[in-house]
Amino acid sequence: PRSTDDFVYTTYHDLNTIYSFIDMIVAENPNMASKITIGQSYENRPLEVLKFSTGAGRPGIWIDTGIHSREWVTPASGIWFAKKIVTDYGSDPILTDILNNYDIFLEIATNPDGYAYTHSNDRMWRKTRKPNPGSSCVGVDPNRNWDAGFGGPGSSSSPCSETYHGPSAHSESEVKAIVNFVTSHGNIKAFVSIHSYSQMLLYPYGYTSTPAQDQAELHEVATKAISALQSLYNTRYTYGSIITTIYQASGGTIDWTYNQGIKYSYTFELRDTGFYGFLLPANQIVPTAEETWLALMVMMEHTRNN
Ligand code: ING
Ligand code: ZN
Repeated sequence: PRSTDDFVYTTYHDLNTIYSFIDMIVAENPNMASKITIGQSYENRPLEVLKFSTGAGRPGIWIDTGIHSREWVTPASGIWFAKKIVTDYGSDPILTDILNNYDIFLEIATNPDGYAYTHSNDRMWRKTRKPNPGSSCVGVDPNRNWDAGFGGPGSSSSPCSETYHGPSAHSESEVKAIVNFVTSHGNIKAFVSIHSYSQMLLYPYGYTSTPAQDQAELHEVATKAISALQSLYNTRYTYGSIITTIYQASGGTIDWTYNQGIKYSYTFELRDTGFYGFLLPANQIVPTAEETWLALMVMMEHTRNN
């Protein structure tokens, strides 16, 4: 494709096509979209973040997709979100208001090495691609590598496990890049990390059964967000804290961001509930992105009003 208007949103794309999509978004929208490289992956690929901004000095909203590389519907949805943002700014009054007050940061290919590997070698690869010294097994679970209950229950110390937490918190450059970005930005107000599958909207905590201090508000926003999501295609989501809704998991992304003071920290588990699982047919990409966008709008609007 030569432009984001002829880009095909209804199929899955390889990593290089995602990188070129990001460049097209920036080239076509120089007044609101820019690209920030927040680091390099283990295999030296750029960790690229799209920044949507209409003014200086604004607080930020973060969205990431693809941190688990086999969850292909998530970066595919991230691509659709980017196009939706540049299309709706100036015409949709709510998104326009959000973007007149907040910057949106979108990392579409959050685990690029893993994503490339799902195209070249193993469609079901989840982790990073960093070798583990003393083991023939490769990779760390980037959703167990954060400094929030690091190494605790619901993570594994075995390098061969799909939930291997890694040698130390933030050992993975893909994680450390986000940690550095969030801490140096200093004013991220909402952080949404997108996974699949299970049709869930989750908030902290995953490492402890102690309720988050803002649990009541997080639950109320989730109720509104899921109702908006369901309104489009009647897709049913469950929601609640990570530990009570899916399972105990330590070292997860949004437990760290919440403990950093980012109140609106959420994780989605997109379609489906397991019939296709990670191999969600491509004809479900756009409906998944559309319904998820309605929930994201509720969350961003709430952030903007609070
Ligand atoms: N599920 C998540 C996982 O990493 C999760 C569930 C979400 C755990 C948020 C911790 C925090 O196990 C998938 N599908 O990856
Ligand atoms: Zn995941």
